[in-house]
Amino acid sequence: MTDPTYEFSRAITRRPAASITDGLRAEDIGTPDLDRMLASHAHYVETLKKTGAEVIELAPLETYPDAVFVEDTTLCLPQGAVMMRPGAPSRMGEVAEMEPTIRGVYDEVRQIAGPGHIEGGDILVTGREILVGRSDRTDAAGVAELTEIVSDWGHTVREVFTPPGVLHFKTDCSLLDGETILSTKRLDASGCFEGYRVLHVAEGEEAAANSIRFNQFVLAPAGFPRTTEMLRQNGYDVVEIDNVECAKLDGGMSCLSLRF
Ligand code: CIR
Repeated sequence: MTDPTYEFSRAITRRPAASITDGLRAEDIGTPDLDRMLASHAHYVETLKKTGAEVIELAPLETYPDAVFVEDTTLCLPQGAVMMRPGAPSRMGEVAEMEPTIRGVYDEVRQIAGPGHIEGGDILVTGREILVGRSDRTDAAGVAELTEIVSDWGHTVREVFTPPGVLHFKTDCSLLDGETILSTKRLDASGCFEGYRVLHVAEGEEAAANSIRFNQFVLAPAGFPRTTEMLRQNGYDVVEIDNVECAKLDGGMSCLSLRF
C-alpha cells in the first residue's frame, strides 16, 4: 500500500533560466546567481531521482522568470490534475506552458477558470484533507472553485489563512507524512493543524519549514542545523539542499517540483 501524500513515482521540474534575475521577490536581498542556482537545482533533481522516481525535466523558460517554481502552476492528485490560476499576473502564462506536460501524464485534467486565483504553494494535501491558505496570491473565489473540482474526486478542502507577510501557506509548513506536519510556530499558533502531529522548526530557522517529504527523503534547505537535527532525531532521512539563490526569490523546496 503506498501513501499518496509522500510516496511518488514521478516529479516534474524546470531548469532555471537566465531571466531568474527578474524573478518576483518581496524584498531585495541580492541578485540570484544562475550558476549557483543551477548547481543546487541539479542536486535537488538528483535527490528526487535517487528515490527511484522518474523526473521529467523541462527546459528553462526565459519569458517567465519564476517558471522554475513549477509547484504554483498545478495541483497533482492521484485522481487528476488541476491547472492553477496564479495571483501574480507575471506568472499567469506559466500554466499554459505546463499544461501539455500535465496532459501527457494525466488523463483527467481540470482548470481553475477564474475569476478567482489560486497558486499551488498555498495548497497542502494531507492524509485526510486538502488545506488551502488564503494569501496575497490565493483568494476566496479560487479556493471555492478548487473545492468544487476536487469534491468530484472525493476530497475535502479546508480554507485556512497564510500569515500576513508570508508568501504562501507552504512557505511556513510541509507535510512529513499523512499525519505529521513540519510548521513554524507562528503558523501552528493559528490552530490550523489541530488534530495533527506537528513538529516545529527551531526558533530563528523559520525558512526551514518549506521542506518536502519525497519517498524516503526529506529535502530540506541547508543552513538550519537545529531543525535538521530535530528531524533526524524523529527518524527522518534528511538531505540538505543549498537554497540560498531560490531564497532570494522567496522560493524553497516545495516550489521546485510537482510530485505525483
Ligand atoms: C513568486 O514570488 O511567485 C516566486 N518568486 C516564488 C514562488 C515560490 N513558490 C512557492 O512557494 N510555491
